[in-house]
Amino acid sequence: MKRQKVGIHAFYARDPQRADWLLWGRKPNPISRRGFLRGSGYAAMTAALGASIPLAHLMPSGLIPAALAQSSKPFEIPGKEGLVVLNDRPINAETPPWLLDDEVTPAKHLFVRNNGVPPLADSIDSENWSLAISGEACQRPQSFTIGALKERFEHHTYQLVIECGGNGRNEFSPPTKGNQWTTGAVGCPSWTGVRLRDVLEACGIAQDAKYIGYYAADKHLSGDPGKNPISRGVPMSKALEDETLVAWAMNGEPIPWLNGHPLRLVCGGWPASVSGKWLNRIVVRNQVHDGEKMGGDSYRVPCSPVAPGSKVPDEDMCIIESMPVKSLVTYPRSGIEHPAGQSLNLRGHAWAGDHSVREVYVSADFGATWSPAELAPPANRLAWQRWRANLTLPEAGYYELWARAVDSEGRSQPMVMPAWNPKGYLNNACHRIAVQAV
Ligand SMILES: Nc1nc2c(c(=O)[nH]1)N[C@H]1C(S)=C(S)[C@@H](COP(=O)(O)O)O[C@H]1N2
Ligand SMILES: [Mo]
Repeated sequence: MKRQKVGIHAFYARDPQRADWLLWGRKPNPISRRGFLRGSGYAAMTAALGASIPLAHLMPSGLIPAALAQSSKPFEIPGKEGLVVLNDRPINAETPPWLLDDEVTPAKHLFVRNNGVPPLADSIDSENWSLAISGEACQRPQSFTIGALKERFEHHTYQLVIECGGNGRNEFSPPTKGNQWTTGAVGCPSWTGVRLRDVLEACGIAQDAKYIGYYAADKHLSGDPGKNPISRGVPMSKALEDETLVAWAMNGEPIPWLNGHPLRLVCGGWPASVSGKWLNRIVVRNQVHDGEKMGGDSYRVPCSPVAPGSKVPDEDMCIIESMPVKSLVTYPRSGIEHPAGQSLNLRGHAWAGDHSVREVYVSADFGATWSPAELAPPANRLAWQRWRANLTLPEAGYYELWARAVDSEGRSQPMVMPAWNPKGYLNNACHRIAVQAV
């Protein structure tokens, strides 16, 4: 069995007997008997539930926890609504575009991208959680509880876009490996915390500081305690920006469990993989951080374009920094009917990594003509921007509505797929929705 690729829900659906045997460590017994979840079975089940099972030793062999067994909704993620699950080991789920219509993304609609097994919700002790700052370019290594961070440093709130570098991967041809995100690995909640800069300055940043790297409390899928699922970072210039936060709150509430409770890094505008969840250590490095998923094909793209499907030598790969300009149509929902000849209101968001969005255009004729949308300024730097437009569909039939954003540097979203790369990152092609005029 390829355990990494199949979560317990999918596995039970596919082959319940084998799943049962693997989780419970023996062949299913027709007469229900109590069994012991094997080490890995217990880990898989508690990870899927998000909680430990105090009376696990009393669970009958083969029992699928009721929380996972609802037949209409085979897999519900605690605190999330309407997300599409792409994988349940680790949990990865994206948001349909029409559920991203809010100006500030609510917790229930923020996507989840996990590389490993998150700390169990009931094992997280936010009172005693601490963040250690160290590394060869840190002058006075020290640790802060969340209480100490709150007390010692000024609080800041910013609305910041986080978007997975692999958002849109499903469209690349030839296909690339990884979660097949469509458009929903993005959101723009409001984050509250302290500036990473203030914390690092309190610990002394050495002259030769070049990069920061994060470490976190989630575990590698293999269960090997010596391995990290992910440990990425950013250059000092990004780390020291006003908007780079060590955050404990999202939309005024504790950060949801799967989005990094009780503490996470938020670096808006860069691939969200740099925004470490369940954050417990930051290192200040005198070199580019070399943690898990900083090298190889991870979050790196060919420094110059390559033919689709090419093998790219390691030295020709560059780390992704600011994300490219992009937009979504969040209203109406794709597939609706609308009366021909009557004005149709459209709206969505546009964002552009470290830059702002200068213009958004919409088209109802496959890009032959474009009309400008109304575009609002961002709530703050690195927040997405609301756009609105209206269009009239002249006669009955099938239409596609396309949106295209242009950033402050004059760079437009492409209407076709952008440069292929080995892991399928950075697809910022125009979002399209279908509307039937009746
Ligand atoms: N500790 C930790 N931090 C992490 C990850 C992870 O697996 N573990 N995934 C990263 C990736 S690849 C992304 S896209 C974002 C996703 O954030 P979200 O799950 O809150 O939407 O978290 C990043 N931070
Ligand atoms: Mo990601």
